[in-house]
Amino acid sequence: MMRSSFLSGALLLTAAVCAPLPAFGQAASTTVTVRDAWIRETPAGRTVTAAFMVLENAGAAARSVVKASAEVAETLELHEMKRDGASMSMSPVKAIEVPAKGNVELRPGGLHVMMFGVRKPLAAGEAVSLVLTLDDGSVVTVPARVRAMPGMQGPRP
Ligand SMILES: [Cu+2]
Repeated sequence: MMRSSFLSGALLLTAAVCAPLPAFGQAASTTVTVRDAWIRETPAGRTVTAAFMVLENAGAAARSVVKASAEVAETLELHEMKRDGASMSMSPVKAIEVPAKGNVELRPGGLHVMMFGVRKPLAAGEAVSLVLTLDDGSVVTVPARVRAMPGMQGPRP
């Protein structure tokens, strides 16, 4: 079994180097990793929150996050928050690019992953797993930690 898993790993690597991966879905990304992922504690009585993280791309080609999902919530959307005159507003974006040999930070007041329909309250300290799908069809599993965030500002959907 060692030998066959080594071989399939080598095949995956070859495919990634030679051409964009076909959208067969669940292969882990070979170039994009995530660190410092966290989710804002759900405020009392709310089922909406957001996730933040740093995405790093070790590859020579830019990659984009095109989809996010989690078992703990019904719908995840990629969002961007921007200053709009005196106030902040946020809107969905189609993709979040992770530059080649670079990184992108998702943080309060900027890009984030919005979580709708959170199935049960998320309390500080809990571990939550998210799955990001990239534009090459590969996925990144993200272990995130729930954190309290006092003094929340800005629009709420
Ligand atoms: Cu949002």
